[in-house]
Parts: sequence; C-alpha cells; structure tokens
Amino acid sequence: MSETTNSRFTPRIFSGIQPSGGLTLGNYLGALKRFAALQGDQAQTIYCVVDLHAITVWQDPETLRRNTREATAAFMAAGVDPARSVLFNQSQVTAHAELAWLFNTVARVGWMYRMTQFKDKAGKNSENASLGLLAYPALMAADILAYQATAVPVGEDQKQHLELTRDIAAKFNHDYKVEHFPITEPLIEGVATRVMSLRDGTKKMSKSDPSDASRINLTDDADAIAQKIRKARTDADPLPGSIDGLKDRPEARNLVNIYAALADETPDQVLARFEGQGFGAFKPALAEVAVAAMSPITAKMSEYMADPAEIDRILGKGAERASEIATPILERTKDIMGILRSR
Ligand code: AQP
Repeated sequence: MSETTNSRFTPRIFSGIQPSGGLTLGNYLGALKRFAALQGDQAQTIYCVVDLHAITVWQDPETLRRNTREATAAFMAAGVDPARSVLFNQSQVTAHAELAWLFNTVARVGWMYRMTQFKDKAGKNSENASLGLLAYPALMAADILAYQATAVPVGEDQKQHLELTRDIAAKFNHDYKVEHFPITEPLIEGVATRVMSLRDGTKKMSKSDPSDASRINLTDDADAIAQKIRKARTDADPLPGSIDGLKDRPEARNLVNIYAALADETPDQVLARFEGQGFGAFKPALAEVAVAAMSPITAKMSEYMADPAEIDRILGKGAERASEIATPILERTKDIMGILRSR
C-alpha cells in the first residue's frame, strides 16, 4: 500500500508518554508542547499515558500510580485539553494489549533485536531483560494502529520504533491482502526533537538518567532550574553568530536549541543576540527564559495533583472515548485474521 492511500483513513494523531519517572524538559519540548499545538488542526488528537510500556522495566506500584497521575497533570498543564483531545492511560483500554498480542504474531524476532532502545535499556545482560522490553515496539504499534492513526508526533529517539510500526502495518496488510492499517507518518519537527543531557551533550535528556542534574524536571522550582542551568556542562569559547558554528560543541548547541525552543525562536535568531558572548552571559538569560516558560506549567501541575480523584475521572472518561474508537478496529482485525467469537 502506498502512503498516499492513507487518505482513505480518518486523519488521526496518536502519541504517548511513559510514566516511568517524572517528566522532563525533553518530554515537554519534544512531545507535550507539540501535542497541545496539534489540537484543533484537521485531525482528531488522541494522547495516552502508556503505563503498560513503563512496566517493561521495574516500577514500584505506588510510584507508578503517582507517576501516571502526574504525567496526566503534565499533559493538561502543557495545554492538552481533555475536551478537545482524547486523554487516558493505556491499560484502561484493553484493545492495546489485545492488538499487541496479534502483532506479536506478525512482527519478527529479528526486528525486535535490531531496536537500539532495546539494546540501550537491556544493556550487557539482555538475557535478563523482561520479554516485554523486547516486545515493546509491537505494543507501540498496537497503541497507534488501534486508532488507525495516520500521524504520530514523536522525538527523534522514537523514529526507529515508528518505522517498525509501519513495517507491522505493511506486513499485516500484505499477508491478509487488505488495506486495514494506514502506514503512519512520523511528525518529527522543530528544534527540540532531541533535547540532550545537561551533563553530556551526546546523551539524550532522559527521565531515568541516574543523575538528576542531567535534566530539568517539570516539577523543578525556579531555583532548581537556575542552578541546573548554571552547572550545565559547557566550554570556554564564545558563542558564534550561527548554529553551524556549533557543530562540534554538543553541549553549547543543546543549550542554544533549548533557548530557541522555549522562546519560539530559531537558533540563529538566538545566536544573533549572543554572538561573541560566553556562557557567563548566556546561562543567566537561558535560566530566565526557562523559568518564565516552565513555572506556569509546574504551578498548574501541582494544582491538578491536589485533586487526584478528578484526574482519575478524566482518565476514565478518556478511556471510554478511546475504547469506542479502538474496539471496532480491533474487532475488524480479528475478523480479518479469522478469530472466532461467539458471545
Ligand atoms: N530528550 C528528549 N528530547 C526530545 N524528545 C524527547 N522525548 C523523550 N525524551 C526526549 C519524547 O517524549 C515522548 C515520550 O517519551 P517516553 O517517555 O515514552 O519515552 P522515552 O523517549 O524513552 O523518554 P525518556 O525520558 O528517555 O524515558 P525513559 O528514561 O523511561 O526511557 C516521545 O515522543 C519522545 O520522543
């Protein structure tokens, strides 16, 4: 099936975030901010806290429950409106897990072993990783294709998983001679598709990095943000007049990109103002921009978190709406595969 035949599907955008820790500035700039901006475009937007993905590595049960609510609060604080988007947690819509099993029979083992995220997370002791960690991309394909989603906004790090979703859809359509699943388009846009660690400009900023200083958490207060930026690793050279001059300076490039994304400017616009200056001048300016952008989000998150029952109600309602879309698609998938149901 060619990509142009996606036009036969209702335009739908799906994306998710794992509640595997507190969310970071990387999650905000690479995902949440864009999720909010995509609402109200032509496509229906469906956003999910992917708790079944989070448990592919060990999660303390009480912490997982809290992180699921906190991620939901972060979605809403970043501007995702549960009235305009479908917002829910993955495990409350059983179509995800059911379709994932069906896709486990479509995907090949070799495809899974090639995933760099599996290699990174499983590390040297991959025999001891959970089977779920290996099968993670089949569940991700199910998340997306349970809604026949035509587009998925993600950060750069998820590109390989999305390609695997496309491979699963194409193989299913080919094997069963149908055009049941779209070949979903990745939406990887903007200057912050890959926000890097504040301690190492070659590593992605990640919520599960052991070093808290490596990231800005969405729950950090103004002092913590300013302190982390002050201590961020940089170099001693002055800033150049354009981003091309930062090719071999990953830490400097990361801070300039973060500034640009937070201020809704291009990196070159930022550098035009700071050309010739060092980090002694740039870091306090970045801290100011970061605090101004993040403080209202942190404040709204704590307001939402003060009423966990309301968060649970929103997730439940969202799950009902999500289920209404996903169930007929799952049922049709079972029909295509010859799965008999008699009740
Ligand atoms: N550093 C980042 N820069 C830009 N985008 C990012 N995303 C994550 N980190 C960055 C985007 O956020 C969305 C949700 O990602 P996720 O939480 O499901 O998993 P992840 O990509 O594995 O994020 P983490 O923080 O690194 O989680 P852990 O540490 O649990 O593995 C995705 O769209 C992702 O691209």
